[in-house]
Amino acid sequence: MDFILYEVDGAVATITINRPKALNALNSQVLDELDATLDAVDLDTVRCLILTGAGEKSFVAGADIGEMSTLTKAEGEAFGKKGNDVFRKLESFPIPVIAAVNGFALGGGCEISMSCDIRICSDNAVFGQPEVGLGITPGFGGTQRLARLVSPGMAKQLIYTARNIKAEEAYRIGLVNAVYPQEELLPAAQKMAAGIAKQAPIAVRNCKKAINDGLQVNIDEAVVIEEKLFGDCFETEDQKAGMGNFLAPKEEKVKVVPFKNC
Ligand code: DAK
Repeated sequence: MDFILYEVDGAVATITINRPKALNALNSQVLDELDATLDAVDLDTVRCLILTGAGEKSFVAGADIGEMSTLTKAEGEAFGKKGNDVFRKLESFPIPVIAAVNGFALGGGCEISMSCDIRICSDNAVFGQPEVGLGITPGFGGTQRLARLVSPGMAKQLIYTARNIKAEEAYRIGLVNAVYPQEELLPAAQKMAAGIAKQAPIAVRNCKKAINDGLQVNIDEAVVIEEKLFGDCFETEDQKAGMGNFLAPKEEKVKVVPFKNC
């Protein structure tokens, strides 16, 4: 891999987009490597992923403008599909993904962060969808996910005006869950990931699926999705371990249940 770093620490893995010379912009190779990295995650051991960018200046400064500048209509569609496929893989990845946004998150950078379950950022982070200033529309899901995450009115304002916003405004509109000084960002992401990783993994996965799938359908269908995923938990050893620990006599209880992911 030239542009992706992958590290595993216990049950938490970190993917770092590592193309600092171009502020971690997404070209085809970065997208291919990210795709291959996601395919290689060992889901038997890893229970939460962190996605971040190399350096202290940029998370991802967008899709690679140099590569896009000469695309034909057909190539543009193919590039959009490549990005959308990877972003959907991230969004529907079985385990939670936390975006630790450590600087610029513009265009495809904002879009990839929105494909993650949770966004936290450093105080120098800048978010935006500047595409209309480049003569294009957001092409990696920005028109869809921003409107769902903030509000349609706010998403339209940001996209139509191509205005970048700083970390505090991203927090105010609900695009990120928290803002940290740069040096505290990764530790905060790791702490959150560890907090997720110690929960019953199948239950966490089912929560992600219930929320994601439920948001795509009406509430009557959504609660049926929830019921099914809730029911599935009762076939797991982890449900027996978790409830068993709650009901055990005080002296036998453990603080952290050693969930086995089965
Ligand atoms: N692509 C390629 N290179 C980039 C880049 C990008 N998005 N962003 C930065 N770089 C490169 C710069 O060219 C420069 O390279 P050298 O000149 O050193 O070789 C290096 O990174 C450092 O950048 P700057 O010198 O510009 O650094 P500054 O601190 O002055 O400025 C900046 C930082 C982030 C404000 C600035 O670099 C900037 O404005 N970058 C572009 C941000 C942007 O517009 N991003 C959105 C890209 S559009 C679609 C599929 C996908 C998309 C759309 C449609 N379909 C197929 C339908 C997605 C679109 C986008 O993401």
